[in-house]
Amino acid sequence: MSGKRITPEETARVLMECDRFLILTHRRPDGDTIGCASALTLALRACGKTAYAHVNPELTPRYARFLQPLYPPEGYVPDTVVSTDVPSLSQLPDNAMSYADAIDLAIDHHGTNAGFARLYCVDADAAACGELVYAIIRLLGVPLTSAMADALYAAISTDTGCFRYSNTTARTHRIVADLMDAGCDAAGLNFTLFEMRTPARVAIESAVMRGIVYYAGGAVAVARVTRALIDATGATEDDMESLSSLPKRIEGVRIGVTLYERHEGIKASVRTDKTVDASRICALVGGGGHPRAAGCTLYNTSERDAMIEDAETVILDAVRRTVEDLPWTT
Ligand SMILES: [Mn+2]
Repeated sequence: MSGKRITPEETARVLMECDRFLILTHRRPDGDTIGCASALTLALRACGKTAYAHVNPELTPRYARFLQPLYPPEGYVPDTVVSTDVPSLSQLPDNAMSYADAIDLAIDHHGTNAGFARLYCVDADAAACGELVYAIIRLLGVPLTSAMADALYAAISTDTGCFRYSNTTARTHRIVADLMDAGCDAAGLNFTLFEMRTPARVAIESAVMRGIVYYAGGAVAVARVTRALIDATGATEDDMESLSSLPKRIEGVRIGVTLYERHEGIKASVRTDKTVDASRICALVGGGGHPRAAGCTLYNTSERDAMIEDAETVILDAVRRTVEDLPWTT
C-alpha cells in the first residue's frame, strides 16, 4: 500500500488544517490504543476542533472512562478519520470497517504498519503509540490537561508493563515526568491498571495457578483455563487478560503454556525465556507469533473432556521437537 509517511511536525500541521475528526482504535482495545484516542480527541477539541472517538464494541470496564465520554452523537459524519495504534486494517473492529478505505491518517508505533492510510506517522522506536501522540500534542501547542495526561499515562504505562519491559527508555521516563507535571494521577492509575482485580479474576487466577502441572524437571509448566473454571468463577474476557503470563513467571520455567477451552477449540498461549523461540513451537501446530510470546488454536472434534488432554499432548510434543535440551523423564 502506498500511504505517504510524514513526521510528527507535519502531522501536527495536517491536524490543524482539518476538522470534524473521528479517531479509531483497534480490536481487543488495550490501554495504548484507548489512551491515544482519548488524549488526541481532547487535544483536538482544545484546538477548537470537532472531534470524537469511534465506538469500540470491545471496550472493557477498565478503560471505559477514557473513551466512552468521547463517543459521537448519533449520525455524526466525520471529515477526517485518524487511527491510533492500529497496525493493519484487519485489526479494526467490525463497526469501523466502513472507514477502511477512508482513513486519512494513521498514527502508530508498529514497524510493520501496512500504510493503509492516506498519510501515516509511525515511530517504531516508541515504546507506546502514546509517546508519539504526546509529541504530536506538544507540537499542537495546546496546554496538556490532567485528563490528557491521564490518558497518555494509561497508554504508555500499559504498553511498557508499568515501565518493566525492555522497550522502556529514558525518553519514556522523561515523557512521564512531564505527564506528572501536568497533573496525571500516576499512583491511582497504577492501582486501577496493574493491581486492582475483580473477585472473579482472583478466583480464576488462583484456580489456574493451583492447577499448574510441571514437566521436564520444572522447565515446562502448563496451566489450564477450562470452560468449567470460567463458568464457575464468572470470569469475563477482561478478567482473563494476561493469564498466559502466569506459568512463565515461575522460577526455573523456560516454557510456560496456557491452554484455553474456547467454543471453537483449544487455544494455546506459549511464553518462553530467551533460550527458546515460542513462535517456532507454535508454528509446528499451525500457529505463530513473536519469539517470546506465541499462540495457536488446536481444533478437535472429540469429547470436550478429551480435547484439553489432547491439546496438551500436541503442544508438549511440539515443545519436545523444538527444544532439544530439556530433561524429560517420561
Ligand atoms: Mn501499542
